[in-house]
Amino acid sequence: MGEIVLYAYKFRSRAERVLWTLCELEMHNRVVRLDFSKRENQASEFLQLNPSGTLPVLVHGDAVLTESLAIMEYLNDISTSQCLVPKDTKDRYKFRQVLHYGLTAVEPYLWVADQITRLGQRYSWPDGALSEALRQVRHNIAIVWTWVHPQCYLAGDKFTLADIFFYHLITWSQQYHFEVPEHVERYLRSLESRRAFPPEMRGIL
Ligand SMILES: N[C@@H](CCC(=O)N[C@@H](CS)C(=O)NCC(=O)O)C(=O)O
Repeated sequence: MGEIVLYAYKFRSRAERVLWTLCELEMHNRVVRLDFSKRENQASEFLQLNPSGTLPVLVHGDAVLTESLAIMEYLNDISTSQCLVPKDTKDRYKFRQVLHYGLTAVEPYLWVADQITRLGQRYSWPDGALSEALRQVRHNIAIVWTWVHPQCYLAGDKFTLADIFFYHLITWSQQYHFEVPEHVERYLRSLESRRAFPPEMRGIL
C-alpha cells in the first residue's frame, strides 16, 4: 500500500482528526510533528508539500494530500477493513449535511476567535469581532446539540467520520468555555472510550 506519513503539529490541530481516522481504520502510519514556534511549517521542504504551509498533510506513496476532511475521506476510500461513511442514502445525506454545517457555520468562527486570541495578531480585526465570532459559535453549535442523542452517532446509528470531525470541533469550542449539555458530555466521553481513540489526543492541547 505504500507508507503513510502524517505531518502534524506538536500541539493539537486538525491533524488529530486524521490521526484518529488512521487509528479507526487500523492503518499503519508514521507521524512527523512540526514545531510551529520554530516556523517549521514555513521551511522550504514543507512548502514544497503544501504551499499554504498548513497542516495536516498526508503523504501516501507519491500522493500528497491536504485538507483534513478530504484526507479522512481518502483514507476511508482506500480502507479495505472498514467504512466510516454511511452506506444508506439518507444517512449519507445527514453525514454530508453535518460536515458542511461544521465547515461553514462553526469552524470559521472558531478560526476567527483563535486568530484574535491565541495565534497573535497576524490580521487586524475590528472591535467586537471576537465577541461576534463567539456569539456565532454559541448560536450555531447549539443546533448540533439537537443532533446528538444518547447512544446514537451524529449521522445515524453508526460511528462515522462526522463523529471524529465534530469531536474535534466541540472540544475546540470548549476552549471558550461554552456550556455543553450533559447528553453531549456523555457523547464526548463515549467517543473517548473507543479503543481506537488516539491516546496522543488526550495530552495535546
Ligand atoms: N482547511 C484546512 C485548514 C488547515 C489549517 O489551517 N491548519 C492549521 C492548523 S489546525 C495550520 O496549519 N495553521 C498554520 C497557518 O495557518 O500558518 C484543513 O482542514 O486541513
